[in-house]
Amino acid sequence: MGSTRTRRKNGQQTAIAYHERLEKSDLLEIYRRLWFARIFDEALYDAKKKGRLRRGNVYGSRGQEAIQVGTTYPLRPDDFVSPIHRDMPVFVFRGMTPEQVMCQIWGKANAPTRGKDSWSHMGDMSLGIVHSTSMLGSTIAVACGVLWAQRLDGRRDRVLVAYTGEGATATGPFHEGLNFAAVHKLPLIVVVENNQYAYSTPVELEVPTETVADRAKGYGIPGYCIDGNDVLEVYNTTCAALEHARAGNGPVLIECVTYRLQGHADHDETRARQYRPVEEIELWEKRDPLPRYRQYLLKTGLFSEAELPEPPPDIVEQIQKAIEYAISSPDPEPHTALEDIYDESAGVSR
Ligand SMILES: Cc1ncc(C[n+]2csc(CCOP(=O)(O)OP(=O)(O)O)c2C)c(N)n1
Repeated sequence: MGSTRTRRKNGQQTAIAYHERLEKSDLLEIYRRLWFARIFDEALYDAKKKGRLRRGNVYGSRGQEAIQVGTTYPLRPDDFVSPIHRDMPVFVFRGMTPEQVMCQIWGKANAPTRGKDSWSHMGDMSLGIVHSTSMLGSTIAVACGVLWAQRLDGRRDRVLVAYTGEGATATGPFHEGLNFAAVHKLPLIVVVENNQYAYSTPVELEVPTETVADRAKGYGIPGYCIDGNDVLEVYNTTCAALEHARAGNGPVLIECVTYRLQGHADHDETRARQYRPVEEIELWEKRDPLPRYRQYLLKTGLFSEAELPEPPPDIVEQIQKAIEYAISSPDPEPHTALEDIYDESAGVSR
C-alpha cells in the first residue's frame, strides 16, 4: 500500500475555490453533517455490539464522511443520487428522515421497504434517491437508465451522482455504463470512494492504472483524483463536475482517495486488523476529515472553539431518538409479505 501519494499524481485538479462563496452558515452546516455521518456510524456499531441491532451487517463509513458531505452539499433539490452500502448518511442528506433510515436498518413495518429488505436497499424517486442495488458496478448502468429516461422526458439538466467503491470499477457493468454515459453525454457524476480495499483485496489487485481516475481517459471524459478526506476539495470538485455535466458535456469521474478505517463491515473487524498494516491505519487516522475541517474553520477566524463542539450534542440526541423510534416500531406482519411486490397499475397480476 502507501500508494496514495503516487496515486494522486495523475488526474486533473480543479483550480476554482467554489467554497469561498459559501456563507458562514453553510460552513457550519457542513461541519454538522460530517458529525452526523460520524455519529450515525458510531451509534450503529454500538447498537450492534450491545445486541440492540440483531439483523444484517453494519457497513461503516468512518473516515469517508467528507465524500458523503462534499458531494451532496452542492446538489440541487431535483438532482439524483445513487448511494451504495457505505453511504447511509446520504439518504438523510437527500431528504429521508433519520427515523425512516433507522426503521429500514431495523427492518420495521414503517420503513421505506416495510421490512422486506434492509440497509441501503431502498430508494425514493420523489427525493431523487435511486434504489440501491447490491450488484456492485451495476449501479452505474442503472444510473444510465434513469438519465436516459430523463432525456426521453426532455430533461437534460438533472444530474445524477452515483457512488461506487474502487473495487466495483473492475466490473463489466461499470465499464458498459460509463461508456454508454460518455457516448450519449449523460449528466452523470461517478464518485469513486477509493478506500484502498474491496473487502480484503487491496486496490493494486483491482486497478492496474496509477489512479482510478486514469480510467476516465478510456471514455474520453474528465477524471479527477482528489483528497477524499478534505471536504472542501470534494465540494469544489463536485461543483466543477456539476457545471460540466449540467452544461451537456457528459459524465465526470471523481476519484476520492480515502481509507476504510474499519473492517468491511462489523463482522470483519478482527480480520481487517490482520490484512491491513498497523502503520497504515495509524497514518490514516491522522488524516481524519473531521478534525482537519475543524482546524480549517478555526483558522478562518469565523468560529470560536465553543461553536464547534466535538460532537454536537443535539446530533447525538437526534440519532439516539431515531434509533429508539426504530426499536419501538412494529415489526412487519407476515401477511404483508406479498404486498408491494408487483406494480398492479402496470397490469401485472400475482
Ligand atoms: C458484483 C458483486 N460482486 C461481489 C459483491 C460482494 N461484495 C459486496 S461489497 C464488496 C466489496 C466492494 O469493494 P469496493 O467496491 O471497493 O467498495 P467498499 O466496500 O470498499 O466501499 C464485495 C466484493 C457484490 N455485492 N457485487
